[in-house]
Amino acid sequence: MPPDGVLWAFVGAAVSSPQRGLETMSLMSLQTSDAEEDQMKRWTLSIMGVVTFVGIGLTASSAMADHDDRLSVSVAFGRGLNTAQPGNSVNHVALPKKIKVKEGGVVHFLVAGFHQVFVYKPGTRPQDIAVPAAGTFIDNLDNLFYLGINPAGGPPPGTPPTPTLDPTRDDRSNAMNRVESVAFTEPGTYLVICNVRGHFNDGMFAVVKVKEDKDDDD
Ligand SMILES: [Cu+2]
Repeated sequence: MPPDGVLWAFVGAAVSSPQRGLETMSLMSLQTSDAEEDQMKRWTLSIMGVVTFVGIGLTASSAMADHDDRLSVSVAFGRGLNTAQPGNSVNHVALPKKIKVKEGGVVHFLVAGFHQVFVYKPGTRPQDIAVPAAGTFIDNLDNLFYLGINPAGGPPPGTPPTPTLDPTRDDRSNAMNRVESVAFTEPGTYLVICNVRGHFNDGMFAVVKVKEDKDDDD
C-alpha cells in the first residue's frame, strides 16, 4: 500500500493537469531537505506510474470500443421527431454523412419521421440519381442494394401505416419510426439516400464506407 500522501498528491495532480502537478512538486522539492527530497522523488515516481497505468487503460478500452463501434453502427435517418413537422427541412438529414463500418458489420438506420432508406451498390453517386420533376418518391431502382420499408405503408403497396391513438399525429406511427438494420458483407462505398423526393433534394443522403476487415487478432 502506498503512503496516504501519495494518494492525496495524486488526487491533487489529477484535478489540475498531471504535468502541472509534477512541476509544482519539483519547485517544492528545491526548498526541502534531502530526506524530504528523497520522499518527494518516490512520490513523483509513484504518481507517474499511476498516471501511466491509467493512461494505458484508457487507450486500450477506447481502442476496443472503436473496434466494436465499426461492426455495429447507428445512423440518424431524420434528426428527431421534434423536428418532423411537414415541410420542415431540419428533419431531412442523415447523420453522419460519412458512415464507416467494417466488412461483415451492420448499419442501423434509426428512422424518425416520413423517410424511406434506399442503399445503392458501389458505383452510384448522388448525381447519378434521376430525380423526377414531381411525386412523393424517387424510386430509382438502378444498381439498388437495399430497398427500405415504405413509410406510407406496405408492402404490399396501399397498406395503411400502423394507426396511432392520436389520429391527428400520424407521424407518431411506428410504420414511419423504426430501425432498419442493413448488413454490409462486401467492402466498398455505398450511397444511401432518402427516397422521398423533397428530402433528397434537401441533401438527405450519406455514404457508407465498408472497410475490409484484415484483423486476425479477434
Ligand atoms: Cu426523408
